[in-house]
Amino acid sequence: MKKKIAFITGITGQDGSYLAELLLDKNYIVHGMKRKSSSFNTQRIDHIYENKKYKNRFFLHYGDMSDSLRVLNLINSIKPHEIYNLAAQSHVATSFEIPEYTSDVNALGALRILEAIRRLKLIKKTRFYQASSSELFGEIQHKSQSEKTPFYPLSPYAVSKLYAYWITKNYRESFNIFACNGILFNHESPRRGETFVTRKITLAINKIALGLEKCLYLGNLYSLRDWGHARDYALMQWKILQQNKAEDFVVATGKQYSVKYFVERCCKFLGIKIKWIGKGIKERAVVVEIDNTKKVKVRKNSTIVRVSEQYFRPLDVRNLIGNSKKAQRKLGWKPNKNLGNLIKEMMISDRKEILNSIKKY
Ligand code: NAP
Ligand code: F7E
Repeated sequence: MKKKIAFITGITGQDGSYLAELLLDKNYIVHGMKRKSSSFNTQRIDHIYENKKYKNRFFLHYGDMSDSLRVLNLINSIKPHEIYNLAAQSHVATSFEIPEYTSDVNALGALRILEAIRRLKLIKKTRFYQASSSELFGEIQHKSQSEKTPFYPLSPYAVSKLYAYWITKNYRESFNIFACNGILFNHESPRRGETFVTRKITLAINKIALGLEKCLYLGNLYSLRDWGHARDYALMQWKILQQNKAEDFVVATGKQYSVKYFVERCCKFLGIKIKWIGKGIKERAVVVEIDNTKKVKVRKNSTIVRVSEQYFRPLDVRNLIGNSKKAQRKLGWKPNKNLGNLIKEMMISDRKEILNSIKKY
């Protein structure tokens, strides 16, 4: 049987790396778009690139989502069966600082691909996945959010993703393109970008425990998120494109926790018990008990987490929890609700990474 060909934009990102592994495992030929950068940006996929097993099935191409001609030419030369549009300026807080760029890449980026599929007459051949986001729900309208919940985006990022969501649906309905939205809730992993809150916490708490840093500064401690594992969500991205009918799906765990709780669990993993004192901008976490068997370099009564206004957003999505019943029914989605395992994996991986980088210098 002829191998399937996939094209992944955003292949150097967290999700792109897991999806590339999954598709290669399924015997696909995988093409990915990477940005030209003056520093290395392929750390998450170097292990794939260097694996001789994939030499004739894994290809990287320079490109940028803001460059229509390049997007069109790449799709023309690759003629993929499946396109996964994962490329995005994906940082919500940053989108308030660079709203125009965020919109160009995230909103028009999706349009550029859909237009390429249409202009190149690939409608019957090429299926399209759009990385939509729970950020679309924003100021939530339903207690838990499903495919039927109305959207109320609260950031330039979310607004740009709303355009991409609708243009995907519009091209499906207007031109019969097999185009689907995966409305994915937050998903994390050891490969998560270091400025997203979970990874920022797992890195900082490890550094504090090793005596390399004194304090972690965070913004809104009370945000509630539905956090899953990125590897599980990559499988759902693929499954969404394997259905008989193009549809949109919410993917979530159905459990939510606060940023504050995430911090507590990371500390607990290293045998550090904290107590929160103060209110608002003065709120901080103080060490009250240490498990001496874990040999952490923190002192009792020291403050290891503080709040900084710098990390507050002009508007923040405070409360998200997904209802993924449709994905459970149609995609066989089994939400892994165990936040503890995710934290354990991230904490162990970050400790290793920190110790390795110390050894290097
Ligand atoms: P990520 O780690 O930030 O990866 C984003 C990818 O997009 C990177 O490969 C990045 O390249 C690339 N990119 C950024 N701007 C680009 C441009 N102008 N042209 C070409 N490529 C560009 O994000 P992720 O967590 O893997 O998320 C994947 C997608 O799912 C994103 O669209 C995100 O918005 C969406 N999403 C994520 C979540 C989540 O919780 N992770 C939830 C819902 C939706 P560099 O490596 O060079 O920066
Ligand atoms: O923030 C709060 C912050 O940046 C989570 C992206 O993948 O998921 C992600 O967007 C919450 C927010 O993720 C800090 O205010 C507190 O309420 O980890 P985050 P996000 O904004 O939910 C969605 C689904 C996407 O689609 C996006 O692409 O944590 N928070 N203190 C903080 N957040 C950060 N980053 N840094 C802090 O210091």
